[in-house]
Amino acid sequence: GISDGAEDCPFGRRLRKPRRGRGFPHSQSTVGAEHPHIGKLETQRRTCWRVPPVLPAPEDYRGRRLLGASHIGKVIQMKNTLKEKLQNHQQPIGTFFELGSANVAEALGKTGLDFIIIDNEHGPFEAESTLDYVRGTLLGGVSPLARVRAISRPAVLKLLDIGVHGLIVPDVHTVEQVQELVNYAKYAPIGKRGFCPTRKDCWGFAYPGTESVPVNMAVNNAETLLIPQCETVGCLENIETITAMEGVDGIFIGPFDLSISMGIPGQFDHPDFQAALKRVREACHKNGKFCIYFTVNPDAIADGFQQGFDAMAYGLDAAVLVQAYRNILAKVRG
Ligand code: 3PY
Ligand code: MG
Repeated sequence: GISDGAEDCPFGRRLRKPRRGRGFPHSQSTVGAEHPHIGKLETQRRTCWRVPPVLPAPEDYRGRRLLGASHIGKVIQMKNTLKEKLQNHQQPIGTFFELGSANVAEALGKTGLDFIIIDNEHGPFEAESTLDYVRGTLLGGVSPLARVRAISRPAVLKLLDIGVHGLIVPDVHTVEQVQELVNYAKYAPIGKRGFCPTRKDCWGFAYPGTESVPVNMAVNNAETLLIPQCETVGCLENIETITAMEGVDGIFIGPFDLSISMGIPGQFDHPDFQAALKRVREACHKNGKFCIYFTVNPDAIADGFQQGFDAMAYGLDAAVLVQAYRNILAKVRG
């Protein structure tokens, strides 16, 4: 039945059953039922209802509505479209963002790409500039991921607080490093992420910052992807343990560094390298995690999906731009 007290609802404020078509039950009876943001629910004794926050229609100075009825009722949420596409097996495709301009980030949103990786490792960016690229990306409609410069608390925390949808973490070798990462990137009970209202939730004035602290933490944990890179032999040797860890959402294979670490630099067709890819994919999928691969060859994107990768990252924005102009000029000049 519908409960009336708030105390045993783990998802914060409980309301009475809302009007038809609004709200959703946090219900009880099925162990492992999926919550739209939070993932698996624990068993609840009773049903509680929560209505998602809605966009109020903006008003002019006389209190007249500026937008029509279609505006009212739209759900405000921190929506990780990349995660949704991954879960729906929509084969998302992204690219590395190295050009460093909010205009480029926004323009990439009009390409049809599903995500961009703002590169704080090899790219020259700081958290402060990444913030502008995240805004540009969100305007364009693409999921912003960022690659962190180091496994350190500030490196991880700043990028998450800016509002990136996920972190790609390079140069991982050990299980201990991944545990450290989980501690920085996920709130309790999964990790020990530090809490502060920031841009990710409009400093507490946008969902889920408008919810109770536990709901905010759970939504953030569910809506931000933590994706260590497998690009060292150490990580490869530990991949079964790493992919089984709570808080790890997937693995991004860095073929250049992995092949270098294996002593076969750039030999992506080498049987040992192909066996390593298979091992990582299988470990990911056995543990219900996403496996993402990178290529600089546009013809290899479809092959990657064929092999079973869940998402593909292709090239760098700068390289694509240069190549596009070269192709045009080659047609004119021969
Ligand atoms: C690698 O190939 O090493 C990567 O990190 C992908 O850019
Ligand atoms: Mg690398």
